[in-house]
Amino acid sequence: MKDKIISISNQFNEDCKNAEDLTKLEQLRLLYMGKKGKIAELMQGFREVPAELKKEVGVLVNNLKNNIEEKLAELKESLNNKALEKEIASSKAFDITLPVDIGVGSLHPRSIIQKQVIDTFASMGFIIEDGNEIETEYNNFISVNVPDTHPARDMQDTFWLDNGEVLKTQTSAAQNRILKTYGPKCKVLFPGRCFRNEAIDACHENTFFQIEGVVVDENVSVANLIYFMKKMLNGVFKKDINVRLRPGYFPFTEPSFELDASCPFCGGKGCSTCGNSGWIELCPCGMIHPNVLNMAGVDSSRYNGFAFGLGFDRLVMIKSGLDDIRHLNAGEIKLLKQFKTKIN
Ligand code: FA5
Repeated sequence: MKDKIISISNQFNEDCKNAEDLTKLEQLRLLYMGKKGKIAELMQGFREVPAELKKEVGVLVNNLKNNIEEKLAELKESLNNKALEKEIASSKAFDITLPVDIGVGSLHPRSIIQKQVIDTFASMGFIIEDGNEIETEYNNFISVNVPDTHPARDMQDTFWLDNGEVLKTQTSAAQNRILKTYGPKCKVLFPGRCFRNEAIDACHENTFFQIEGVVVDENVSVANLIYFMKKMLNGVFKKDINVRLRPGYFPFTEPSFELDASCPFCGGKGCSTCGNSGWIELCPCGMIHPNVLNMAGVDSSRYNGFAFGLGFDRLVMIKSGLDDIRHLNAGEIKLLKQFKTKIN
């Protein structure tokens, strides 16, 4: 029986050399693996093997069967690949001498400007992090000082999921996790897609992007916040841009501000982009509320920090000159392409 196994194995290896196409391969398969094939025959003969040899011979038969199956599968894949290559080579669609319009795409304005923002912050030592799109109620609200009954919940129309979680309404939802991971001394930037159940217009989408930054350390000041925001604007607009702070309100920052940038197009003189005011509303921000630090395990008596939540689509619109946020989600390739040169 052992001799027979070796002989079948040798014969199979020889026969493989003749399996030049899929038809011959199928014949080979039937010859060895078919109902009346050599392996089936071997199995029948197995009954006559003496009991003391059954274990050893059984292993040999199984190995042979497995080897044949593997080899047949390999041959099949290689013959299929060859057939495909042949088809491609003979196909007119792949005539490489024909002139083609390759229609190279371009990056979405968001992707281009996001890279500029990220590169600027990364060059200042910020860690770049991700957030989830589905968040717990705790992360999205409670951990940033917005408990159940807090009126600030009404500021953001929320998509609630059946399981009590939410589609993240703000990148601030990642603050708690990030502070727990990197705090108490950290500089982290986390861009992300946000969702709000809002009526859509030229300035509001139900799906939009924010870029959030947090800096926590000892003795962090508003001056530090202004410095980093100016650096970011310089990285995006490639020139120095002035900023100003107006009072704002957010439960997770105290004091809270709205940061305006002097209009990068008219230098503050007044133009159509800034509505002749010379300023563009850019980014809510503030000093992180002690409750937020404490909930993330950061000792607020020793450490403090700032956070900002850049309405990123707004920045993209300002830089690309798009006057309607809906274009950013519409996938209009022709329209997006024309902004390629404006935003580099
Ligand atoms: C927030 O979301 C705060 N989490 C920002 C923040 C972070 C403040 C850290 C302080 C510290 P607000 O709801 O204002 O704040 O949204 C921030 C920005 O996101 C807005 O200024 C706006 O530019 C953008 N934004 C908000 N809702 C929409 C929307 N529906 N469509 C497009 N952009 C939006």
